[in-house]
Amino acid sequence: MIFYATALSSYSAKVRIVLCAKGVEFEECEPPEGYRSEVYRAIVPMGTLPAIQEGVWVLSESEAINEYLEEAYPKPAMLPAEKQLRGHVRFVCRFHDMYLEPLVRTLFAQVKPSHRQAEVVTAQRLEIERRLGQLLLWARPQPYLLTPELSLADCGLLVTLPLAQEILAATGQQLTVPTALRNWHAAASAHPAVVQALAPWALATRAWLSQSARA
Ligand SMILES: N[C@@H](CCC(=O)N[C@@H](CS)C(=O)NCC(=O)O)C(=O)O
Repeated sequence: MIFYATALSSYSAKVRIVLCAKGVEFEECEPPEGYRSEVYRAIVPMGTLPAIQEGVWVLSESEAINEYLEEAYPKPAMLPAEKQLRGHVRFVCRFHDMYLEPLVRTLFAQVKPSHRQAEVVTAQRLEIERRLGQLLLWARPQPYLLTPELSLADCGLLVTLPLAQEILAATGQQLTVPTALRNWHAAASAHPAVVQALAPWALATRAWLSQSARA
């Protein structure tokens, strides 16, 4: 399996967690000539990261990929057997992709001190804190977000929560994280597959932040 990704890409990191947790053999490749390039679009029509390829078969969109991996590599299961809980895991995945991550992404423009507007950073931080509170209406860390074992629901937030914390810290603000989510993060980020999958992402993110914070 070819896994198109970059070290800095959050959604690639989200899928890399599942690949590592399931022990899938994959070859990680940067998109040829960069994402959005014509060459990459000839392989992955959306031009986005991540994507996977097996022979001529290609799949993009992180959530579709994670669901495919769950079916193709059922062990260890990352969706619970119980239907209603499975529904909530899928809800949390969509909550992350549709409401939380896009909000954190708006902070990218605030990293460079020359482009920063403190009031915008504060407003975004408060909105992220509101969304984290909303997430806790569904999440019941035990110790993973909704389940006793690592599930698909953990993967996006394992990237987006530290990303929000680090970007805000670079702008001089601190994200208030509810205790239950702090405890969840301490436990989930120590999972061996998570450590392995997030190592390249953490390095690239820190390098990007320290370079941008100087610009
Ligand atoms: N909904 C997509 C979002 C992926 C995404 O935004 N990826 C970024 C890199 S982290 C990207 O490819 N951006 C290029 C673009 O949007 O054209 C998914 O879940 O895979």
